[in-house]
Amino acid sequence: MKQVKLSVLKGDITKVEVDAIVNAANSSLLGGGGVDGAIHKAGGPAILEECKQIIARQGGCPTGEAVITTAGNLPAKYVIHTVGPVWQGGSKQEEELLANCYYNSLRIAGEKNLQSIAFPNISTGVYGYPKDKAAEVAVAAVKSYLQQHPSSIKEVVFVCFDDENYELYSRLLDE
Ligand code: AR6
Repeated sequence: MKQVKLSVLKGDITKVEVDAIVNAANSSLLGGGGVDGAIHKAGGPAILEECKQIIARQGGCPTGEAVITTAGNLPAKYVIHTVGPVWQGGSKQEEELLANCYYNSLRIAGEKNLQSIAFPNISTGVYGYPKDKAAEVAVAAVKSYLQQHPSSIKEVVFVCFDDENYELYSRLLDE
């Protein structure tokens, strides 16, 4: 963990040059709005093609799980698609499911021997997870996973699209 760099970046995750960017997808893996729409639009049809093959093999992707595809035309090498929980007030295992998104994405990146990964603020858009709570879960989940599972990963970037998330992550990573 000591040698893993955690950082925060403000901007568009489709522009980030890392081994894998994470997509905040839905269980169908067939695309949608928000960051999912942006990734498919910028990455091109190769990503959707591979998502369809995965669906044909395993059905949809359950909440908290993750799958990996090509990144198509993006500067990243891979896209790891994970499905965040819909916020329902906090008593429906949202915290555990959101942490699972980070764990499973990091696990898949490690299995592929990747060194750098960028996460969007999963579930904090359409899925309505309160941003402050989601940021705490994200940072804690990444730190605890990396501490418990030494791997190829050397760099984790939290990519924030809006000012509020950027402030939240900047503060959490300063601590
Ligand atoms: N780069 C980085 N972050 C972004 C970008 C971008 N280009 N665009 C939006 N965000 P959301 P969710 C931020 O709604 O809440 C989709 O339709 C955004 O500001 O994309 O997990 C899927 O198909 C927010 O902070 O994902 C699902 O159906 C964060 O990304 C559903 O939305 C997540 O917002 C998933 O909802």
